[in-house]
Amino acid sequence: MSNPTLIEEFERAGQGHVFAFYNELAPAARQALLAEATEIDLAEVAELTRTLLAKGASTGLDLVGLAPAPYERRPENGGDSSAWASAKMAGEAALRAGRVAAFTVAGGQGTRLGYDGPKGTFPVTPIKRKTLFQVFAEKIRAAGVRYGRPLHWFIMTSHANHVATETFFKDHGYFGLAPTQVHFFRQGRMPAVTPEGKILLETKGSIAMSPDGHGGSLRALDRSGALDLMEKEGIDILSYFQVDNPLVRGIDPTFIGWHVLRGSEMSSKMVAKAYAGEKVGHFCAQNGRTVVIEYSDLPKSYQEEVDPATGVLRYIAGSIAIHVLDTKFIRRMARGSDSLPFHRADKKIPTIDASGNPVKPDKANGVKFEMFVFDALPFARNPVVIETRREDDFSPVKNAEGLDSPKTCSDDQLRQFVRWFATNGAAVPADATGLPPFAIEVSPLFGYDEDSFAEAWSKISPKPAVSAGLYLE
Ligand code: UD2
Repeated sequence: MSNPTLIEEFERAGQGHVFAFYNELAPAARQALLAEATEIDLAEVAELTRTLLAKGASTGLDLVGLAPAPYERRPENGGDSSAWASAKMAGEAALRAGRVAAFTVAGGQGTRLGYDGPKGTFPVTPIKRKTLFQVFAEKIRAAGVRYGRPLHWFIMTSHANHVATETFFKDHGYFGLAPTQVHFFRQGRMPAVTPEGKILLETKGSIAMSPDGHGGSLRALDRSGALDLMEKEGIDILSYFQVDNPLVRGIDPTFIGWHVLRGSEMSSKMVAKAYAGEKVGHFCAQNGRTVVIEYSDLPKSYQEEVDPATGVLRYIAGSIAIHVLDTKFIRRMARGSDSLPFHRADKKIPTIDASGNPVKPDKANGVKFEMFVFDALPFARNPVVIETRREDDFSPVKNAEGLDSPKTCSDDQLRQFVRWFATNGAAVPADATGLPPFAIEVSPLFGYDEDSFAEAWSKISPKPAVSAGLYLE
């Protein structure tokens, strides 16, 4: 599209102000602004203005017919142990057949942690201070060895952290993975708008653009060619997890097997919420579909509702953002008539006034649009939700201190190592919460889950004393 045409399109859409300072800009700055403008789908912005911003627009939340979603209980909680065993076998077969790839969404800004850099480069392990990316890389490498098929790993970055992320991997030799197995791609962006739907400028020559949410990963997997590569490689199962959770079993044969045996297009793990207001999504059922309702959207009365028969929270199934997706389903969501809805978030957005002077708002002055990956669930055929133990899969680093912080995450890793040792006959002193009085560390290359640890531990002789500073690799 030539420049005048693009500018005219913006004018026709009532967004001509985006180019208000165009004539003042140097040629390179003009090009940069035009390049940003081409990222914007004006029809989409108009539609969102109509549906999400207009007075009286629905909040998008409909609670009619809402019920807790069914889920597969773990055997120790009454689930069918033979079904779990069959699932594990099916998942292992899928891994040995090379049908599985790992996928990390790492485009978030990590503002709450107050860490300046891609979140995946944050150190998390108790002794070696391995970064989140290194932990995942080693788990993926070890799983590739275990199943005899090196796994591909897709990593979604943002515009802001793409180069830094790629450089980090290069500088660290891809943590022993083949560079050809690790694929980075940027997620899409959306413009921030005023409450009336006018696109906000950040400076005279740039638009206030922000990442389109982890739900943007479905479009980005398609657009980037990642899905084509998977098709070529015979990969039809994508194991999705977030960059902030080093405990995640990113390659979990049992989970993959449930997905395969159920013919599911999108599968999810749940944990029992630790308390009513825990900041996780809630797996719900509505009109025969599975939906996730975020903690910030589900009314408190629902979050706190207790089942009188059992005394347990009714909406107990918390979403910890771990999914397995069918690649054809991703393609359909990216291209077909079904697509993810956008959510609006009212934010303080630095911008400029009509004369081009910077404005630093002290209250929300604009709206950002984001998609959430779990909104794909209602479109998925045979979605299955399985229960997992929190201590095996979930201890995210979100805040600098307190809940979900580097400290709680490191402690949870220590507890996991202690459990693995104890199960295999090496008792380690620990307090009532399972935390040892000293630091130890197990490299994922030694053992990255119960089974791989047990096998590796059984093979070493003589066994080292499990004492302060032990590192197993
Ligand atoms: C998310 C879930 C919450 C629960 C929790 C578990 C949402 C809205 N809520 O909460 O239900 O499962 O995780 O930890 O998802 N990301 C991108 N691009 C973006 C935005 C986010 O890649 O544009 C990535 C980000 O890098 C991170 C993940 O998505 O890996 C989660 O992002 P978050 O920190 O915004 O999610 P949070 O903690 O609010």
